[in-house]
Amino acid sequence: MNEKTPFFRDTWVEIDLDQLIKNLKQIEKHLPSEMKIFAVVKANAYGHGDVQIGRAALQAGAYGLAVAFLDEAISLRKKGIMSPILVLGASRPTDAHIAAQYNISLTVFQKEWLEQAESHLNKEQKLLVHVKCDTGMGRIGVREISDLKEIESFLHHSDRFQFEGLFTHFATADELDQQYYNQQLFKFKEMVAALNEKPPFIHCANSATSLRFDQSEFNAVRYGIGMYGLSPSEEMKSVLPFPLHEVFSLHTRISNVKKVPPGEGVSYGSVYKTEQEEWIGTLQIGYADGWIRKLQGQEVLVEGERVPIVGRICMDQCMIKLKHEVPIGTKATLIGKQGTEYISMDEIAKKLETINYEIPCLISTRIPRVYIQHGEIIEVDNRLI
Ligand code: PMH
Repeated sequence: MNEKTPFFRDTWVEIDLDQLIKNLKQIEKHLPSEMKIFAVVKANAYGHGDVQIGRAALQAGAYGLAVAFLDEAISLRKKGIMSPILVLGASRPTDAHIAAQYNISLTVFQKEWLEQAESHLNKEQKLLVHVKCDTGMGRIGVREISDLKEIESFLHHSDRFQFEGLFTHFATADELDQQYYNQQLFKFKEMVAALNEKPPFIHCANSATSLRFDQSEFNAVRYGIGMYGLSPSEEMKSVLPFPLHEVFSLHTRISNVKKVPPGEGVSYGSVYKTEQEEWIGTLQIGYADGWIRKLQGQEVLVEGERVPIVGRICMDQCMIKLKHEVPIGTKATLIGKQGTEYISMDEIAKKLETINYEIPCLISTRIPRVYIQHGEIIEVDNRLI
């Protein structure tokens, strides 16, 4: 980083928009040509930064954005995103007029919700809605065809709503066993067939589904994890139709380097004791940044080599065992590449016994996001100052 970067602790996330655009271009090519892509940017774009990812995805050809709740959608509007935005989760019927005011599409699945929302919409407003079908995810959505028909009829007879889409979400599309996926797909097709008139958008695919299964019966996908260059699951890696490119990397700089004699403690609890004379480096990242205590023992890259975190991870700092003395300010990469060595998001997920989705979400906005395009810094998002 240089003097242009508006943050004062040498710890940063790099978001490589060139990789994001590459990932999107690949899926566009892979899908049928008229397919619309909703880039899923909920949860601050899985920790990558919703407005920056949203803008780049739209530039790369995405049709619209999808978020989890209304606040996330309004936040994007306030930052100047004018594209279609779909809220995937539940909203309050009493907030229908706010969604309409911002031209945001909501997910609906209860007739009672529509009845209540109707009274909160004024005469000039028309709320865009996508009806969610629960075909086996068991989260939100209408389960019975009879209920779907009632919703369709209500939408048909009301001037306050525009029936924009019908969708479902798969629970197991990232598993090689396709049985449950096929059951859900069958149920969704039955629900689509039961409609008198099809809305403009019929969609069911997340990344796993978009990457694996033919989407020509549908006309939109909701693409999240693949856009960030991560595989939807470990087992899906063997069936990916093209390589994915990781967008997110995490770096810091060494603030202190010391030669420690044998038998000395390092960090809280002194649970790590030097075995011999060791070079110990201090990193400017800790559990308050999302680099949680369970990552004790995880390796980081220094001068292109793997070195371990030793001792307990503190709130804002942690220590590593260096191979030899290095200068203060030497870069340490916690996620990403240095030379030929690579610490992937999946490696961190494995260490934390979780999925890759969780890792960038976990890295706090306390760490600034630095956006790179065409190899240059185009923006720095520091939420602190
Ligand atoms: N559509 C819906 C309704 C979702 O909830 C998600 C992700 C996506 C699309 C995008 O999925 P992808 O990132 O696999 O492409 N939702 C979640 C979730 O609730 N927990 O993990 C991922």
